Amino acid sequence: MKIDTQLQNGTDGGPAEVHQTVATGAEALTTSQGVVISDNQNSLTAGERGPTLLEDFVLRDKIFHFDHERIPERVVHARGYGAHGTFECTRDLSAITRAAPFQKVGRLTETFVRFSTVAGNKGSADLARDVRGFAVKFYTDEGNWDLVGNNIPVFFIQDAMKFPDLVHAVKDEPDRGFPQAASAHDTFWDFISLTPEAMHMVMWQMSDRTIPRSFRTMEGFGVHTFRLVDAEGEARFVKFHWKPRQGLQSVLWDEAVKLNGADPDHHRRDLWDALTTGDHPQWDLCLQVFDQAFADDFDFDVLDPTKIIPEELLPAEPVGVLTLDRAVDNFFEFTEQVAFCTQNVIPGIDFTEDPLLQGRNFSYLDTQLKRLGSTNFTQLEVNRPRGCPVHNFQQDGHMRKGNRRGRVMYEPNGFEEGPREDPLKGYVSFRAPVEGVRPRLRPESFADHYSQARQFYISQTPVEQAHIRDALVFELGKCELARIRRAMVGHLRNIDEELASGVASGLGLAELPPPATAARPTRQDLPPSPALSILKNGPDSFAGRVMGVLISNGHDGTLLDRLTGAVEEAGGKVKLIAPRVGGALDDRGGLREAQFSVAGGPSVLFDAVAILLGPDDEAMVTAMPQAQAFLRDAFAHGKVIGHALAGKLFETAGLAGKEDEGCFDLGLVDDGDTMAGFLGACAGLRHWAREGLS
Ligand code: HDE
Repeated sequence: MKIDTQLQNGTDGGPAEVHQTVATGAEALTTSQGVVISDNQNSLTAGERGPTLLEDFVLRDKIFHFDHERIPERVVHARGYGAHGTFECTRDLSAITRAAPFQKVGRLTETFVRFSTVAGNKGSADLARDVRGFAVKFYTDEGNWDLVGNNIPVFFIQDAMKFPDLVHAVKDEPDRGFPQAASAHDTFWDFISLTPEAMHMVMWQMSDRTIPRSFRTMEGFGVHTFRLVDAEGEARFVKFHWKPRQGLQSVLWDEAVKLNGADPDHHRRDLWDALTTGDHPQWDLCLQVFDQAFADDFDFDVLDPTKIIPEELLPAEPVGVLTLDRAVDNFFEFTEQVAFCTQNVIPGIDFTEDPLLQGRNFSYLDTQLKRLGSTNFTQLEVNRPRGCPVHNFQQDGHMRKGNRRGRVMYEPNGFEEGPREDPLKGYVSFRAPVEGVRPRLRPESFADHYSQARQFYISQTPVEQAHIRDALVFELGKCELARIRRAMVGHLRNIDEELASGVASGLGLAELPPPATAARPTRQDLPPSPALSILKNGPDSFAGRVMGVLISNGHDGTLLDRLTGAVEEAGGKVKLIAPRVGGALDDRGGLREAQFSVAGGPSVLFDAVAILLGPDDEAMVTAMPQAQAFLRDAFAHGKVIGHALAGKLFETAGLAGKEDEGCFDLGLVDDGDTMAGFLGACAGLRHWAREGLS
């Protein structure tokens, strides 16, 4: 073959070369039509320095595809992260539901899970104060079942009709195009202040639930009441809960703010790290199952998505375990193209008349068509049913593959070709009685908007209550319009007077506004529910968490080894931070490679910290503003702190003499007790006494 003489000019690199071709012996690069490309660096031109030729199909093919890479992001929940997993049935539910995943103890069902924030764009930061999506696709052998939930068990509104307004209010304001991924602005709180039904959700939203430590440490909820239907067609009501075996954990607001700068991908990186190092997160699927009699007796309407059923009243029983065990190997193909639809149910699972759920069942299919551009999105790998065959007479449309072969594409047909319906195996909707006229009317039974908001608030520990107050002060403080701040305090007065006055004083309101008009008075008799507190449901070990250890030249290498051993024994990981990312020498001259430099590894990235300094460059380290901030932030964020030879840094950080019971001098004794005490303290979340509350 005659080779273009220019091709011979350059072979491997060098920006000045005419052709930067690199021959590696790899498979041949081709166009999307399969034609092998001889030069992937230079377009075809008329003459050496002349214009590019229209006939350059190689360039056109490449750039055409690139120009069309983006698909519309999700209108809500745009930022998310997905993973593959397996659901294992641990309780035979065949007596109460036909649903395939629950027919036998030990049965495994493939799943795909996507976690998300709600308000921000696809490129927004992970630690926004926001509700998190928790959507699970079960690839069952009776079809795909999507449980499209959140990490909060209630929602802002009771009727789908209000959803576009809610979302328009929370998203960036349309004239100015900001704020991004934040509810702390006028339009959100204006809408909320005019929507009393949102108050229960607002309590959750202002709690630390909306700044989770990790996707791995959040609960998930189906939110709506659904139905379980047995083989005889009998139905019971059900609420779905995911409970993390990692324990509930959140960060502090100041950490969230700093994390968004230090590592905007903190949550996705955390999940990726866990999955790729074999630390597979798990959740128990727990069900609250109840019948019509329970529903009739319950204080609130079970169709109202702004209400929970307290677990103390009706326990959530574990029936299976979800294990996330595989990271996606292509973000776009899986996480971006996964299409959840609430209406994807399987025999044995059915809807209720919850008006929010009914509206969702309409919305999700619409949104998938808009985003993925074709009705054939169900054929994509991440969306296609895997546990069972798909047989029907649907055909054609954009990007269709695998059309049925043969002459007949309809049913019934006399050719005896193709699939037929099956009344026995097929999905039968529960025969729920329907009666009455068709009003546009909210049921009277949905009218109590404050009682469960109060119940949530009084179920929190004092630390958590203080965080709710501070979050409200922060968020409302960002509202420019004083009328909105006052209106919200009026609602808070219907929830808890102390909370209302705390927020009012934080906002500098001269006087308390009158309580908001309430359709129903707030019930004072609902008991606290410990299940609603994060701190009462935290982890019992350091497993799955990260200790950041700041080291400098000459640090005690033996101590570092002991510390690393103890953390790893507890199931945690150690990451080293040194003045320079290259690492630091220990007292035996051995190089300890660091994962972070002090500037790139602030203490907000870690669950607990240790500071092991050496005499060699003590003066340099203790003078570094980033090292001081490392310690000062860890202290301010209530983190448990281990230290050795770090006294000088405590001084320069302004913390001399402030060492408390959350600080452990690891250099003192070698008897193992201090190390055990340190790890024991780390197992809890924070040294809350530093906030002056417990
Ligand atoms: Fe969604 N929601 N939603 N939602 N939602 C979407 O569907 C919608 C609601 C939830 O990781 C959209 O594929 C309406 C409640 C999650 O891909 C859209 C209403 C709950 C996800 C949509 C609600 C959710 C979505 C946007 C009120 C908790 C992300 C992109 C009637 C139980 C799923 C998409 C993923 C996504 C509509 C309310 C959870 C537009 C109309 C309540 C976790 O279809």
